[in-house]
Amino acid sequence: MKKTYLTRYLVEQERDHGHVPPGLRLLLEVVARACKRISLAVNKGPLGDVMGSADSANVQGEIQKKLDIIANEVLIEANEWGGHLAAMASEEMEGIHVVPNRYPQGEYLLLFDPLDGSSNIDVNVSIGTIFSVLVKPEGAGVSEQDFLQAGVKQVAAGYCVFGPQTTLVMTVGDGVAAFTLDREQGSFVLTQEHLRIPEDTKEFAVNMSNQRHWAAPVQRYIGECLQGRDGPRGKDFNMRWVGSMVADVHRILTRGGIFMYPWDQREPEKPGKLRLMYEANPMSWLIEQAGGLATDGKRRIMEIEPSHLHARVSVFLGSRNEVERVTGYHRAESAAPGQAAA
Ligand code: AHM
Ligand code: MG
Repeated sequence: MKKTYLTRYLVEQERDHGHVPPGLRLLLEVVARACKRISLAVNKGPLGDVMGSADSANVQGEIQKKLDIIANEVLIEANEWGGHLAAMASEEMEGIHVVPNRYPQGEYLLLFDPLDGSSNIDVNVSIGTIFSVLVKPEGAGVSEQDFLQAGVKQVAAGYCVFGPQTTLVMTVGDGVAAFTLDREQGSFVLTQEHLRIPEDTKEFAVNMSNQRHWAAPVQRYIGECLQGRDGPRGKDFNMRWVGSMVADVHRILTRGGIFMYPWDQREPEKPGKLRLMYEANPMSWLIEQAGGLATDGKRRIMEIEPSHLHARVSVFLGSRNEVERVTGYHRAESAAPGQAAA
């Protein structure tokens, strides 16, 4: 079988669609290389002394795992010298990381969640790295303000899932492609192109233990799913919740489904748990590129203007007809509060 490696895929994307200029190709190759290194660290587990917590918390007040910090450092070290980036931002850093002035500054901005699904590290369950690429606005220097662009401005996005296989999934705006890491060769090989999410599904992903805290439209949607064939949906649903967004989204890109992390009333001032710029936006673009939808219950996620680097958002994404339905329940609730939940 003739293999297509990541570099060839990117070169051909540029030739056919003009979406991957050399600087962006270098950036994506470097991110892929960093993901290989993270994958090795993940695989070593206790043999590499990478398990457990570090003695620190991130900007969100979450205790950092050793692998959160290792993955963050790997991504920074791999990316700062190549001349393709102006700055980086990460879930694990409060402010932005500007490329040191001993290196040339490039035109791109890179955002990442270095190790998503951290609670699964120590229990040997799939985790991943999520990334999003923006173009730095014109002008001298670089500031946090330059990062605050809506998801529709992304020029590349993707994730690498560290599961039974290590798989890199990305989009540059012409569909979604998946590359599997060939460990003997140390290369990512194209294994799927033009991923498509079925419009209908019988599978939902949500942390059910939060049910009592949800708003009425989410209660209504899940309530109807749970009634199965005896309820208004007339079909039985299945539930899956890995607790790593990367793994849940990967399943949805592979066989359909809906993923939800809604607002809940425990922390009413927070729009949701997940972060807009380096979790929701890249995943939303992948999902849309595969024919699905991604909303915060009311708006298309990719059109939301970020208020700050670590802004949070409610997330409903996946199979088109299900996301439309739960979004419709939110709109009905806004039009006539209290009644839509009936
Ligand atoms: P993290 O970036 O700190 O790992 O948190 C994000 C994760 C997502 O991957 C996942 O969907 C969610 O948090 C799981 O939340 P919960 O602990 O409620 O199951
Ligand atoms: Mg995360």
